[in-house]
Amino acid sequence: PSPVPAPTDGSASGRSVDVVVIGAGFSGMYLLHRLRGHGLRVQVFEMADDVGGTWHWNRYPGARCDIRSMEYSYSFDPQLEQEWQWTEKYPTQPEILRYAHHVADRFDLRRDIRFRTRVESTVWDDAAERWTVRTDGGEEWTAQFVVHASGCLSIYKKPEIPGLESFRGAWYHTARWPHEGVDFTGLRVGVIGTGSSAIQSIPLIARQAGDLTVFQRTPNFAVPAHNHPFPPGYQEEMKAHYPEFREDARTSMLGIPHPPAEKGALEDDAESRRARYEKAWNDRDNTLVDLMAAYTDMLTDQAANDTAAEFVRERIREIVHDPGVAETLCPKDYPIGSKRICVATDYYETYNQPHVHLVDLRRTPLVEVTPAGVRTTEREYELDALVLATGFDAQTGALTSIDIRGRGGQRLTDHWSAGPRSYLGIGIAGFPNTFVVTGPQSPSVLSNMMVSIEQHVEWISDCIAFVRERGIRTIEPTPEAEQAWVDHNAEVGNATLFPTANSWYMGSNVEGKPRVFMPYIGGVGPYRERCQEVAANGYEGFLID
Ligand code: FAD
Ligand code: N01
Repeated sequence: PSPVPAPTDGSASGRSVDVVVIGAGFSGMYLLHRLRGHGLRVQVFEMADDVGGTWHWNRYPGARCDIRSMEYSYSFDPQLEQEWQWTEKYPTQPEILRYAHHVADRFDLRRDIRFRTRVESTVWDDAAERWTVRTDGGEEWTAQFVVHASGCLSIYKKPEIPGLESFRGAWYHTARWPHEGVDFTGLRVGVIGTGSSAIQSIPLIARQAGDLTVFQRTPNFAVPAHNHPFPPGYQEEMKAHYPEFREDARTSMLGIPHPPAEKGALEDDAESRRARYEKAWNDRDNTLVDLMAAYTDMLTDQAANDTAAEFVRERIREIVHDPGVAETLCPKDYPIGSKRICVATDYYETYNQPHVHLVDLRRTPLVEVTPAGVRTTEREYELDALVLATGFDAQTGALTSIDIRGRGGQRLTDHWSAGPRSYLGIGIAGFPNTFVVTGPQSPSVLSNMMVSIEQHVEWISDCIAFVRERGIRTIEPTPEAEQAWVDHNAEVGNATLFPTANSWYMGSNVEGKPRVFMPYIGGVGPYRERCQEVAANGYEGFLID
């Protein structure tokens, strides 16, 4: 029972809970379980018709995780961890979705999740000291707390190209792929975009399509996945050491255990450097961090970074037979790692197939989608189907696309007009009793997200329990603590090469979005320690009323 008296509920439908959670991906699912454990009444809202978030929506061919399966999974329940059987190094989207469904069944989550329901606004009521949450079904709920678990990569982005609606063929966005799949057999298919989603799907679309044209604006660096089924005994061995392994992940820099680099790239001679890069490229147990974690200064020193970038360009030139196509596929105008590195199976190799064509949009920009296909400044490409692998309004999109109003009716979009502002990426000054899971200015997208999600969910639910146990009505960051965290983020971000790239980390992929480096690069382990200190010091930096 709550020591805080339930306020009179003035909502139209009379629905009142302790906590509203927005989103039922891995963040929202674990929040529900954890908050229930604290005896709280929780209502989750989810736009989709089932759990899984990212893994529910992104069903394009080839969709899979690029963190090893046994690391990209919950660690909070030892039994769950032991009973679930993964099958291969990098799990496919269907396998991860099966896991999400298993978790939902195991912890009986669905009964408190309202599916097919989009939250449209959350408005703080200064007098009642509660949030009013409105849904697209016209329902009104009130809650003492709102937790946004609405995802960093959940609001997909169509390209700003005129004419899409006029296209006579079918078009698909990778993040809204039909559940029944798409048969491209024999068709003329176009793909716009060459980010992670495109790099995973292009080799598989090429297997079916009669003719495939890839429209590339910016090439990406991709390292080989070396995906494979687990060898006998591997999973059992990992499971025997799971607690130590998980602890290493929590205290690591990226949520993936990795020995720290010992020196700068230019402190090694060319031969030793190459040997390290070769190992990161060829080792079948490699991870996406191996190349960039080879030296201490890969993301802070351009000359160091150039050595790894050139290594990858050499591999592209080796793999791709046509030298012109190879050159077009070589990224040259941003540091490696400053846009998310892709993990690929047969991506570059696919361009050696005679029915696969690459169009360089830097040389011949896209003009429009026509009823028959796609027109560039050079010519029209006739297509039967078009795939948009054009990404997301990342990190802030899910928050700014709903109407969030804090104290005195202040809109979140106004508070964030010059870029996101938060304390620890968890709380926002002027928005009491509100928390964000893996929000901007937390390690989130620069980490194994499962590690960051669990850390946030545990911190947030413990904080809510602390507030409730003490009969506190409101908690929110002080403006000073928020400013100091914003400054700290900018300082650590600006000490790296990240701001030199046009990436979704910088908001550059969305027109009009402030150009600010959004994730926190200080490292998962040090960030966790900071959050623990804040809590241990009675939620230092938060205003408690
Ligand atoms: P999500 O899974 O995005 O869930 C958020 C949910 O909130 C969604 O279901 C959405 O429908 C719902 N929602 C949003 N707004 C509203 C609203 N207003 N009302 C109601 N519901 C709402 N991370 C890794 O660490 N490793 C990977 O290999 C990796 N691969 C990825 C591959 C793809 C294709 C994508 C898109 C992302 C990948 N990520 C990866 C990041 C991935 O998003 C996270 O790992 C994780 O799944 C996020 O979980 P979440 O619950 O925080 O957010
Ligand atoms: O999206 P992206 P994504 N005209 O933004 C192009 C995670 N993820 O869905 O770079 C022409 O990376 C755009 O070009 P440019 C992962 O965190 C992980 O692929 O803006 N092109 C770019 O090439 C990832 O980083 C996996 O010049 C246009 C592409 O579209 C994040 O999700 C798999 C255009 C968008 O790439 C997003 O990945 C999938 C236009 N108007 C996703 N607009 C794993 O492997 C956009 N583009 C685990």
